[in-house]
Amino acid sequence: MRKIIHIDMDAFYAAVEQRDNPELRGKPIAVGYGEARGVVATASYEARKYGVHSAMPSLTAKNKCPGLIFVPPRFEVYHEVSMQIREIFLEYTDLVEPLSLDEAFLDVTVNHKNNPSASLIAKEIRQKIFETTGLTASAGVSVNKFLAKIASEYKKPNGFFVIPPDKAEKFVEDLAIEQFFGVGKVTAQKMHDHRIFSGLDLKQRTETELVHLFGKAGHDFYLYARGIDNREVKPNRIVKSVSNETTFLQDKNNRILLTVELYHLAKEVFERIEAENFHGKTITIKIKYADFKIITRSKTLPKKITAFHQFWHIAREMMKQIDLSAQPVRLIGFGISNAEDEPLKKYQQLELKLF
Ligand code: DCP
Ligand code: MG
Repeated sequence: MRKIIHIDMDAFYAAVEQRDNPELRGKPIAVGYGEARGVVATASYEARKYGVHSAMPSLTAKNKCPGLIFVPPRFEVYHEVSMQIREIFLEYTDLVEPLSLDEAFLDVTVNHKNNPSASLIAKEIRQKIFETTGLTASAGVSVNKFLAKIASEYKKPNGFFVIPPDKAEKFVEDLAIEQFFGVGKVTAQKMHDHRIFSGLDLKQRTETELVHLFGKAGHDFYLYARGIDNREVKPNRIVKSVSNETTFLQDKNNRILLTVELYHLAKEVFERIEAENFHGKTITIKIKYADFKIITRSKTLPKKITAFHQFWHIAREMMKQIDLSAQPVRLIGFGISNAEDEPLKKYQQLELKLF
């Protein structure tokens, strides 16, 4: 039996803004732009009381909560905190699978501290996160990813919850179908159309029926309904060569969120190319939409770029051109290619001089 922890920062961007600006503490704030076409990236818990939430149009949010304070996002700071918490996770295990900047799965079945208690590890991690960043995180502990993630949601914010294996089935029965892994708006609607509203409803359907309705995902839903999830924790965000990508648990069409994710990917790629002294001239952004259609946008520069701000400026401009109006995004990727072959060039120059 495995020991899995899911950690998720509370009101992440909003909490960072309140940390860094004491005047914002205790107040309803939204990270995002308060303009006509803006959307809320996230809201402080004070603002959530008024019904303000992620992905809500800014104007709607303002109507719901007239005192709402909009704060523009600061990509660099969120990235920095994300790296700090990642370091803390890696003290315990190499099996860390980040899902976005502020959340990750950890498999601590075997761990660097030889601590047999996943609950104690989760508590320590929450404590360390608070000491290091001044921010709170919620943690869930269970025997698989599905249950651990549900557990971390359950007592949010600043919460901690364990789902022991013998309680899992009952727990899942009571869940709303929207809370299941991989159930976004479209799937939730389809579930509702077939009179599936809870885990219990789901459990009463046969596997054949679910596969017929949802394809391959139907098989997973069948198992989730029984508290079973065999997916491994995959440390998938370790930078591979010079490109990096993230698949979201739920599709996203929020431009701020996607830009922050892109910043994070770009920064990781950049740190890697610095370390390996690999410098390219082509920047590529890859987007996979909800319907699995993939688009890539590339830009090739006359010469290699060495400063991160130049690099990011271009990536950000490219991101602005990506169409998010038709459908949400399930994956975003970033890469650098077209390296200048330095040794060859020197050799060629030498040749020129010689002849
Ligand atoms: N985010 C975003 N747009 C969304 C959802 C999230 O820009 N539609 C960003 C802002 C969040 C961060 O991602 O701060 C993390 O997302 P979470 O879903 O974990 O939300 P929060 O951390 O803000 O709140 P909580 O986890 O306490 O519910
Ligand atoms: Mg969070």
